[in-house]
Amino acid sequence: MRSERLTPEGIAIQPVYWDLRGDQPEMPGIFPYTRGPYATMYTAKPWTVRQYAGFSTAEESNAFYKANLAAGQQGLSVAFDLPTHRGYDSDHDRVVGDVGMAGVPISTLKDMNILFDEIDLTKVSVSMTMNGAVLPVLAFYIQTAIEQNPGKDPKEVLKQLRGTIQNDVLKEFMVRNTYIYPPEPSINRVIADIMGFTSMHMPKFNSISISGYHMQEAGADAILEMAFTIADGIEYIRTAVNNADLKVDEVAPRLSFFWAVGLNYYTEIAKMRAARRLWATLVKEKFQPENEKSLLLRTHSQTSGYSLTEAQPMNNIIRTTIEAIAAVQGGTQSLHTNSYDEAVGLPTQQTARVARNTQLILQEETGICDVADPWAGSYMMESLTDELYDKALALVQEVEEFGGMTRYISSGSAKLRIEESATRKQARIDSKQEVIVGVNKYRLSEEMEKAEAIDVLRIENTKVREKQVARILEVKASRDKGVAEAALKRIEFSARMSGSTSRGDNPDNLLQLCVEAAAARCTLGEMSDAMERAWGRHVPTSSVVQGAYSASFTTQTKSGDFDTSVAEYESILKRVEQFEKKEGRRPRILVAKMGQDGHDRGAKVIASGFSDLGFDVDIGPLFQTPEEVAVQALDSDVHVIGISSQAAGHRTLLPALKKELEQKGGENIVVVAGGVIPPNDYEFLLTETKSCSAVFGPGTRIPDAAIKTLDLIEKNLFE
Ligand code: MLC
Ligand code: 5AD
Repeated sequence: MRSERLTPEGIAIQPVYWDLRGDQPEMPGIFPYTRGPYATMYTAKPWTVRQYAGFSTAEESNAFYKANLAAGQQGLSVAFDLPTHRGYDSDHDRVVGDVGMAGVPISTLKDMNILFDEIDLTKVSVSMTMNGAVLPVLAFYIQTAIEQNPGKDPKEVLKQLRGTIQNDVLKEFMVRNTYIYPPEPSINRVIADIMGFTSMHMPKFNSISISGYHMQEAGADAILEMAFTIADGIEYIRTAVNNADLKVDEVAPRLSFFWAVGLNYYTEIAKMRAARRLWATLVKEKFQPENEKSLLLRTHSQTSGYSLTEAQPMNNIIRTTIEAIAAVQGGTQSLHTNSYDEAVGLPTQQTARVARNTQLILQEETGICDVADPWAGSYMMESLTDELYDKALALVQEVEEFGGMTRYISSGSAKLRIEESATRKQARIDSKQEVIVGVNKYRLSEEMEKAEAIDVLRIENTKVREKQVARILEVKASRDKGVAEAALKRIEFSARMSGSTSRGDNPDNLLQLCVEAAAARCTLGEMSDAMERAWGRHVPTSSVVQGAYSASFTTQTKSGDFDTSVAEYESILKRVEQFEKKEGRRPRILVAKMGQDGHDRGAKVIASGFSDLGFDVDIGPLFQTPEEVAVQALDSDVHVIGISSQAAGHRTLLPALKKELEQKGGENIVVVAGGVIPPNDYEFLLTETKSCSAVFGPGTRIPDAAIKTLDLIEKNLFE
């Protein structure tokens, strides 16, 4: 640790400052940890530069990781593709458009061996964002580490593994949607058995990354994000203590957190300070741990993808830098900074480099690491911290009174509150109460039609899939079939057992059994199916928020835009009425998502907005195939299908939808698409394949999309 640092002016910067008049000032590393989990913070060790990445194949992702580590990245963070998240091998017929698109596909142990080739897992800390198929993925990782160290005692290898598995299924049911099984076994078996195994065998490994990130990305404000995340954490400790025969001090020291950091600069810093205080206070009060480490809220942060725009992409570098400073001044332990091409695709070498260097510049050029919690003592910051603490505490108490987060989520209240918050935010943006530079203000006229095109990482989905299918066949052909089948039977048998198998020395512990299955070369899909046979697959329900869009859209703005926004809103309602007179019914839209892409904020906000603007709105279930969407559209006799695509499957799935509609007699149904679709793909979709009639990029205002959609329907019906 540096004791102090001299500025060029000869002024000594102390590692920590406090109010000399107070008799018990809050200090970093001391309860309630508002000022940070460690006394010395970045003066001893700066946060970990940990960039989230994964795409195409294990070979390509491995090369990307190695290049990034060589260029200054300090820890790894694996992004898996959506089929892997949902427990499907790459050769499954429901996942044709998704393999390798939003992350790396891992179906076999061989894939995982390749992913970490020449990366020593006992040295580099690895985070894996996995929640659905978490048991097979963690098992592949453990078995890979064991096989990287032939001749060493596996127990000793496991002791050295440092890293984090996201393993936070509660927020999946709320916002992220990559669950597989229903809540009860997902929590009391999958999560509980992982906590039990890692606490006994992997003492340096963080068993859950309790994530608010996805809540903010789905539209939650800071209080909702903080309160629901802390309440999730309480629920996990309760599961360990009440249902899994584990002690608070066996699990809590290795629970870690994950925040989104957006552009509300002061609020984000205060959120991170208040959250540490809230966690420490509540864990102490509810579980009385003896180990002080049980009270520490250690966190990863990621800058907000949602805050970044397709328009004027270089502005995103500025936004990300501001968010990164907030994360660091809030005291994060680890950070991912987004790339400026966020709104159009996955990072390229070039954009990933800028994102990584943003952190390296902060660490090495600015002196920002010289002081712990520099905001302490600011009247504004302390007051904001207290206020966020009080409001989040009240919400946590409401959830606890309801019976805890599992129940609160099952009631639908959590999702609904986040969706309302998201819809209100969209209305504030559409009515310009919230400014986005280059999007709803200061937009150049030449950018009105089409956003500036930038190079986008293109993934050859079909080639990746073929390669994966061949490898799966190869692995299955070369293994001992009897051993593999027996391993799968043991998993299914354990899954059907009642009672806890969570302790790490229980032979029926599900992670232990999955490690054995991984060693026997069982695939991820096979292990997932074995558990699905016992527990079934979770089927989500969807609803549309009513009234939140219109209410916020028509609220008077600071700049006096009230009249224009109300007038615009009313003129659309009028047009819809005229349409109804002519057609005998309102315009009817099916808002649908295809493939394994569960990012549904966009779809939900569009559905709410269109509904408030007078459309009849059907909302399709998640994870549909193109055929299922076509059938639903025909059954409901809709005028238009609105496809929301956030996970790069559009080039495969939209042409497939067109084919299905033609085959089933639905060629008169208009198709429009929105979401993360790079401008370079517009021509492919609109002219080359004619698979949709309009593309609404990120940043499109809902009223504009509604008018264009009405134009298209009317043209189709009346011309
Ligand atoms: C650090 N250490 C100190 C110290 N600073 N010790 C004393 N004084 C100080 N000032 C010690 C720590 O105690 C620890 O040791 C070691 O140094 C490492 O530091 P760390 O602070 O724990 O950092 P790190 O290892 O990077 O761990 C950070 C973490 C972890 C705890 C937040 O959970 C993590 O890396 N999370 C990353 C999650 C992630 O990347 N998620 C991506 C999600 S993307 P020891 O021995 O105590 O461990 C996503 C998108 C999507 O979800 O939806 O797909
Ligand atoms: N590679 C890099 N970043 C990714 N993200 C999602 N998938 C990947 C990937 N495969 C980032 C984006 C997104 C957030 C959820 O995580 O920034 O908004």
